[in-house]
Amino acid sequence: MQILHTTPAADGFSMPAEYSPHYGCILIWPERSDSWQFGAYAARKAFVEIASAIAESEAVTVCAGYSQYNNARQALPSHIRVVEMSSNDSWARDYAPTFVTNAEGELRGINWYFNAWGGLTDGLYFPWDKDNAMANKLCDLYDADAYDAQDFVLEGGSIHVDGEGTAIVTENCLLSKGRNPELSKQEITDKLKEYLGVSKVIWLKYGIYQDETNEHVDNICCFVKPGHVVLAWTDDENDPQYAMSKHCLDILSNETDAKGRPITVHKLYIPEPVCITAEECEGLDNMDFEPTRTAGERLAASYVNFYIANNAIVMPGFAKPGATDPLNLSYAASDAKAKMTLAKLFPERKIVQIYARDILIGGGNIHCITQQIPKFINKCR
Ligand code: KQY
Repeated sequence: MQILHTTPAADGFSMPAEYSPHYGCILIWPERSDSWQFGAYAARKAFVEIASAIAESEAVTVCAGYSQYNNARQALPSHIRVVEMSSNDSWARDYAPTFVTNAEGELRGINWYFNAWGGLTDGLYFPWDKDNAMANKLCDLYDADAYDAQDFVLEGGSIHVDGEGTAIVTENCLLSKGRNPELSKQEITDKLKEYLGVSKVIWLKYGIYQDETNEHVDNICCFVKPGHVVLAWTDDENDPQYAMSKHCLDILSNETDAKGRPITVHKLYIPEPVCITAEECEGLDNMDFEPTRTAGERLAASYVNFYIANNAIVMPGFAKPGATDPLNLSYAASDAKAKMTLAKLFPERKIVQIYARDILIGGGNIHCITQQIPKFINKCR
């Protein structure tokens, strides 16, 4: 594996869309008890379900720390590869490499600098050195050369591409003070063009209300095919999310993509607010002597945070299986509605909905814990 100091665009590489064929997917086994309630037991169950659903049509690798390797190996089906790799937490989307390919189908990775969503300014934990070291290790595992982008702070969840020259991002995240404060919006646009191999960057302003990543795009909006996006939506004008989503809708309705096509926006309705309970908070260890969450806090729940696998859409659900209280019945209804919306948009893929509250409590969802590896021609060892 070589470290490259050129850029993907200069070398004829670009990031394929998530709906393009994959070789596989990477996840990282959850462990830390200040992210994942009750020692991550419930989160691990969800990770196993998600990894298994993806592994029906892709080669899945799960990275696990030394102390959890045997446990992960035992919990995951044998056709899922488990490798020991150290990390600070479990957000493969954000610090596994962003993979790029060229016209011949060769694979390379990008090693962005990861600073836990804002470093010492407004980051979510310290240290983040093990997470930041993962991209090069994973490139080595797949025999992919790695672009050194350590001078630029970026997480994989803060970008989406259509594979045809367009990227979509949010201002609140990419222009936040904890990432690249020395760079202007134009300079960040140019970096994205050089590394993702796109010719147009669409800047939304907002993401999901209360999203602690400074509002990653992958929770609010994503391409479902060229010229078409889903946008997290609510009709409730009293919900703070309404103005945020409406602002995004107005931008998207007046934009064209890199090929000059107008963008069709499909609304994907969010559930009724999902708030953490006192009991769930008690299951979280403190971080640096402070609680990571407070009872009643609204979590950044959105159905947009799904993973597009080769033959499936693996999406979150928020209704607790078997629970019949009114809030759960409301979640069951919004889960079903969101599933139907995605089934119409992805008619050739199976829709797999997985109860994801235990992942949401960690601060993200299914898209945040997965990183696709595009189909490629150079063989991994
Ligand atoms: O990409 C994400 N949405 C992950 C956020 C994790 C925050 C740590 N609690």
